[in-house]
Amino acid sequence: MTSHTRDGAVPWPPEDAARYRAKGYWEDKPLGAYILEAADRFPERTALVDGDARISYRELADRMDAAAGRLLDLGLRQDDRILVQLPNCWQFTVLTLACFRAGIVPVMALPAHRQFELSYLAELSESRAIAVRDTIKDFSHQDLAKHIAAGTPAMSHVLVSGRVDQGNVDLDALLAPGGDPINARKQFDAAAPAGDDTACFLLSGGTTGLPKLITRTHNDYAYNIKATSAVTNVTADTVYLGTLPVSHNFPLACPGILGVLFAGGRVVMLPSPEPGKAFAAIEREGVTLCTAVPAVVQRWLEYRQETDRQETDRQETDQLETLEVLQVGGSRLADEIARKVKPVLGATLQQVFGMAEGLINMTRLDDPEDVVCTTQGRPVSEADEIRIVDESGTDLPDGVAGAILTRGPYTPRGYYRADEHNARAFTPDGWYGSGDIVERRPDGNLVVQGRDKDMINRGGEKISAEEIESLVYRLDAVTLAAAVSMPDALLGEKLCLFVTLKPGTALTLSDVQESLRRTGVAAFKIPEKLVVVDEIPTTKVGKINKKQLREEVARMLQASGNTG
Ligand code: OOB
Repeated sequence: MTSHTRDGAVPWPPEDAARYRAKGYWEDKPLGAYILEAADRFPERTALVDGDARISYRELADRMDAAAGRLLDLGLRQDDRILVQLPNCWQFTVLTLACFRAGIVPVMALPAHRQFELSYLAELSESRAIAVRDTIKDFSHQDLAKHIAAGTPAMSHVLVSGRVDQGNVDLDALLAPGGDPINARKQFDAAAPAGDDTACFLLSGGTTGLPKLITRTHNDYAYNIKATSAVTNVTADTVYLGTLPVSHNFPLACPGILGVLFAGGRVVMLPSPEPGKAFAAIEREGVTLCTAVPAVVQRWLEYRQETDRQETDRQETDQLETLEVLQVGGSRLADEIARKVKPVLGATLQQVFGMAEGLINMTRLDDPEDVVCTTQGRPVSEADEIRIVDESGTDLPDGVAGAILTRGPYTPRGYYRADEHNARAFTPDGWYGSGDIVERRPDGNLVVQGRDKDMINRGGEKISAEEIESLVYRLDAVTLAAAVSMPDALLGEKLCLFVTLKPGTALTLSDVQESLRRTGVAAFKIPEKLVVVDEIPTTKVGKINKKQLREEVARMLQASGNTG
């Protein structure tokens, strides 16, 4: 097998790669092969459920190979990229698998992204196609996709699921079964991507500026999936509910839809985690495993307690009876919320502290309650290396919080085409610094204490402060802008913007919101509070003092009786 990956991805050093292979972490097996193995073992079992659509493993394998063939018929080749912006639906999963099979690289955009993010991602990844749903909640993704394609020289195809405009490709038809499955399988087995090839591009949460692309190889991502599946005890009997946006690493591969499909289990796709719909889906399908961010857990707890109160007669059946494990991560889960999960929802809590850049920590299913409710777990692999360091890079003892650094078989050594940023985010010997402030307990479990990256974590959705500030500077009146987090009871954090203005000018929150909306940024990044000040405080070295601003807005909220 030869490598097809273009320049721009940063490989692991050969000696590390050799060790990962020798240890069996890297199997040099493309991701599509794991799905075919599951399909060979369980052809009749249901792999994928989306509303009324039910797809068996045999059909999934047929669709995957038929679609891979049709992608090549469009003129796409190995290592070509497709910008994928689909909601949680069966089409997302089949298209992703078809890409893996053909060696085409999906770029995992979020449903909330708009022109600003999509055009940037299309250009950076040199995407040759874009895949979208026609409309979602009255917004025409098809129109946006056409616009992106018109502005991206490399892009020649717009793939649309739903009502397809003339000139675009019918994605649902492209993903249909058909052709000659045995021949298709032979063709793609023979031309399979190499283990070192890029399987997909994930997006970084808010580091600096616009999101970075993270190249995940077939080898490293397969290991990510296998290691997390082992810790979460995924088997052919697992029924997984995907409610968070599945293009995100957590529900995609930790173990997520891919882990459950590798094991021959069943994946249920649901576009929203709204408790009424999610609970009904759990009951209907007998869901055993689900993934949530803390804000969703809070809604589920409230809903459950509310419905319990309303019930005069005890319910005959418990809607959540089959739910064994609820994984929670993406932002810090408060200990007191964690303690309610088992008693109220009946499921075992698994805390997950992970990142699209690699490292995944999880509490174990048999951990004592103290570990499950007060820590974010420990690495899923014995090969994950972790250091906790102070500002000078000196290692700290257990029990002292510091910056976390990590290396390992599924933590890539650099972002795609981002040399300058890589020099800051990685040490010369390949340790990735996520910007999280973490304490390691003597038992090895990690507790996330905070972060020293300039990011707002809005209920698990990451917003780079710098990205927003640079957009706000487009407003004439603004002389200085600082985006900081403010506390919010449900989402954990929301975005607050501090600005100073040119003399004689004025600015309202709706001015800022309107301007950002016009720029076409994702709605979750739009500031929810504006504070106009005469002066923005700076630190001794002249940097904006964000800590002081965060304290200031927290005080303001408290004084106004709004504790967030
Ligand atoms: C997950 O991935 P990303 O790439 O969206 O964000 C990573 C960042 C981490 O660096 C950390 O700042 C924060 O999200 N984070 C947490 C956390 N889990 C993630 N902060 C506190 N407590 C947690 N449990 O968010 C992600 C990827 C895979 C699995 C789980 C989460």
